[in-house]
Amino acid sequence: MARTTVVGACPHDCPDTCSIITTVEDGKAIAVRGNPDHPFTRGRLCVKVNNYEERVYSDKRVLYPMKRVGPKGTKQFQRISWDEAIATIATRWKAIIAEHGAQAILPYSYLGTQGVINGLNVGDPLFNKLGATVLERTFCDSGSCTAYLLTIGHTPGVDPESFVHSKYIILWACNTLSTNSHHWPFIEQAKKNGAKLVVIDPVKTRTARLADWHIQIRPGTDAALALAMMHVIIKENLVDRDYIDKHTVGFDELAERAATYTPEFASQETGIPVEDIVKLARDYATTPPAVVRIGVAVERHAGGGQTVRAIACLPGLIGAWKHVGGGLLQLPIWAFPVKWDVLMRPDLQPENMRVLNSWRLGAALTGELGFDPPIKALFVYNANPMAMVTEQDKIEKGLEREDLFTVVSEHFITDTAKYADIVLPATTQLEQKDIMFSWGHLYLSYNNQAIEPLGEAVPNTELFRRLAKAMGITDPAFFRTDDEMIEAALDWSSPVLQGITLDEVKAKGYSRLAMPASDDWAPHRDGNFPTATGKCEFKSTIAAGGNFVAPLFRQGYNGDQDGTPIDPLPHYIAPNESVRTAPALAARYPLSLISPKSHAFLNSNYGNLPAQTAQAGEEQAVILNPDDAAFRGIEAGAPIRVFNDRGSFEAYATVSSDIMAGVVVAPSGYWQRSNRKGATVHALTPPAFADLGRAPTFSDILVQVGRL
Ligand SMILES: Nc1nc2c(c(=O)[nH]1)N[C@H]1C(S)=C(S)[C@@H](COP(=O)(O)OP(=O)(O)OC[C@H]3O[C@@H](n4cnc5c(=O)[nH]c(N)nc54)[C@H](O)[C@@H]3O)O[C@H]1N2
Ligand SMILES: Nc1nc2c(c(=O)[nH]1)N[C@H]1C(S)=C(S)[C@@H](COP(=O)(O)OP(=O)(O)OC[C@H]3O[C@@H](n4cnc5c(=O)[nH]c(N)nc54)[C@H](O)[C@@H]3O)O[C@H]1N2
Ligand SMILES: [Mo]
Repeated sequence: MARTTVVGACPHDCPDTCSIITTVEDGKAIAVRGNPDHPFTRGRLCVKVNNYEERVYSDKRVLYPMKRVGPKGTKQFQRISWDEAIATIATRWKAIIAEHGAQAILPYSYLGTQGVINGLNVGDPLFNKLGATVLERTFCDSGSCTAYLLTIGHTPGVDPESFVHSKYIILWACNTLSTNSHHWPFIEQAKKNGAKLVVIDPVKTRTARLADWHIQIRPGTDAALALAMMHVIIKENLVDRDYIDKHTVGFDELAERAATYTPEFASQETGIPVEDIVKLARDYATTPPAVVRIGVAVERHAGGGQTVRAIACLPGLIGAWKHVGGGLLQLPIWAFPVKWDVLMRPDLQPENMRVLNSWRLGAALTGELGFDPPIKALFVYNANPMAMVTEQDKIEKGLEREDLFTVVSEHFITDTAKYADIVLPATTQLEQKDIMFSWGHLYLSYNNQAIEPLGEAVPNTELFRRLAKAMGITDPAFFRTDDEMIEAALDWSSPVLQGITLDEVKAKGYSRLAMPASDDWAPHRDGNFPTATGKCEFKSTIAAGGNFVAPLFRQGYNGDQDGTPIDPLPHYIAPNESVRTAPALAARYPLSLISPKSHAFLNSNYGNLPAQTAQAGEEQAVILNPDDAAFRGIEAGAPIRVFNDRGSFEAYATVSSDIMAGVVVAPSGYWQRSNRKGATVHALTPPAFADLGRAPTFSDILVQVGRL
């Protein structure tokens, strides 16, 4: 028996990008385990991935191209050859282009795999070359990143490994143990060294349970808290005057602004007692090194961007950056010298392309946006919009359109794929090679291919080579091998790759970027922020240019700065939908609904697989505070309906005092099959953009819950 081990990297859209070792016996992967040598991920895999071989060999896998042979959405498919699949797509696309123009084609994608060559941008060159409608993908951290760049620039921020040196750690809207769990050992070590851990979250999550102090906050009100912290810090002169003078701009204006946000005001907004706000501000300012780790969830509200602006100002105010383990951690992705333009090829885009934000998919498909030409073809890969995007009812209606030609490349017949005219089989991470950045640590990873593709599955790179050829493209850039693409995707001359070769990364599976060691690195001890002024900008210079979307999220088209003025100082924008801001709405829909990540799913991945659904619960649960449940006569396990004017879904009630009164939680990622009536939480979410970066507002909603 031939047994080998292959080092790779987890493909998922998660900060941790774990190093994995696959044991292969006679060409079959028999085990997928964590790589104990990796300094950050340290050999442990999460509940989602520690049986990845079961995903790979699942009998539900799509292994061959298929065409639809029944009504849309009924999952009746028949196997066809790749030749037939590609020819069908090319013929339909060419006819659509001839009749309506290429903008009638809409690509839809995100980070099904995070690999540099198979991930976010793999289809962009083709669709840009065709002149298809451009998809703007501002799902995840676009608002937060925009705010972060406005304040401190594209810095990796605090090395997550430096947290062992922190003495005061705030996990702000971040459920580390579920969503970034390999960071936890560093936090635990800091705690052993005497650090205090504070978690700010409406929910007593498994992370909050292990905190020294869990501060429960009303969803969407975090900016009021951050500004009131500034108020106290400035008023009580807990600022670091020297750091402010040398390395920040706009302090006087910020102080004037913060003066208007009293702890009393913040208390009314957030539900946090005044004395707790004051104590948090004092402790944070006087327990160096103090560090904040911001979760993505903080952005999913009307004022999410300005919330991150406010939080990002805090470390500058108290000079937290002077210390190893002090400052702010958001996405260290900025450290990776990925050549995004080489991957997405914005230069191929015709002038003035139509841009559609992913949040408006439903409205685009139903015709509500009045598109001319209308969308006649949809190509989905690396994404599952039926499960993960707002206006689910409209998406469904759109996907049911007889005249819409839908192609989906997938591992499984997801809630989206079931509406496809053509389904294409995609390889999993074990069946493909890729190079990986991380948004949770500073290691570049390489995923070696462990096994041959199953059935006729192909990597996304190969899929797009086949499509390009069928569409008559001859430019050799479209036909590079995976190895050539990997080589070209990074700037190997970058200082952070000095001394690192591709061969070494391949052999070992990972390499730490050439950054200073986490034990004595304070990236902004001496300022040097990558902003226009080189300083931490309390008052933002680029805000003057109008609202923009951070690079990575905008898709290379002209017009990233839309001219809507942004207040250059951080401020509080109350939720669109809350008891305080929308009392008439709240009279009918008094509960705030949030849909954070599920521990056992990765977005909607694994929502169909036995091990993970067993852990998460087979059926969608909605968690209510005991008072809210009792008031409605709802006991644990009762079937319930969650609804507002936009729609409804049905679930089972879980009753727990972990949830703040007035808040209900629907863990995200469940498929329609796990919901009692097919619809999921996105039947209720709004399509409105948040204040910055065209981020979503899907946790900014009021609902009512009733017993069925
Ligand atoms: N297990 C698991 N891990 C994942 C994912 C997954 O689906 N499952 N998804 C990955 C992806 S794509 C992402 S973007 C990251 C996201 O990582 P996180 O940002 O940690 O994810 P969330 O679970 O959405 O939100 C974190 C916490 O914020 C809280 N929260 C919600 N609204 C507010 C608010 O207004 N204020 C405050 N202070 N807290 C709030 C929620 O209750 C939740 O506990 O996780 C990644 N990792
Ligand atoms: N209610 C609610 N909605 C949310 C969120 C939330 O917390 N709550 N989170 C938002 C966030 S942060 C994010 S990042 C988005 C995620 O939104 P999506 O990226 O659309 O969600 P995923 O469920 O990760 O879907 C990825 C799909 O890609 C497929 N896939 C995996 N690998 C490959 C591959 O190599 N090739 C191909 N062709 N397909 C592959 C997977 O099987 C999966 O079905 O959702 C957003 N929507
Ligand atoms: Mo995300």
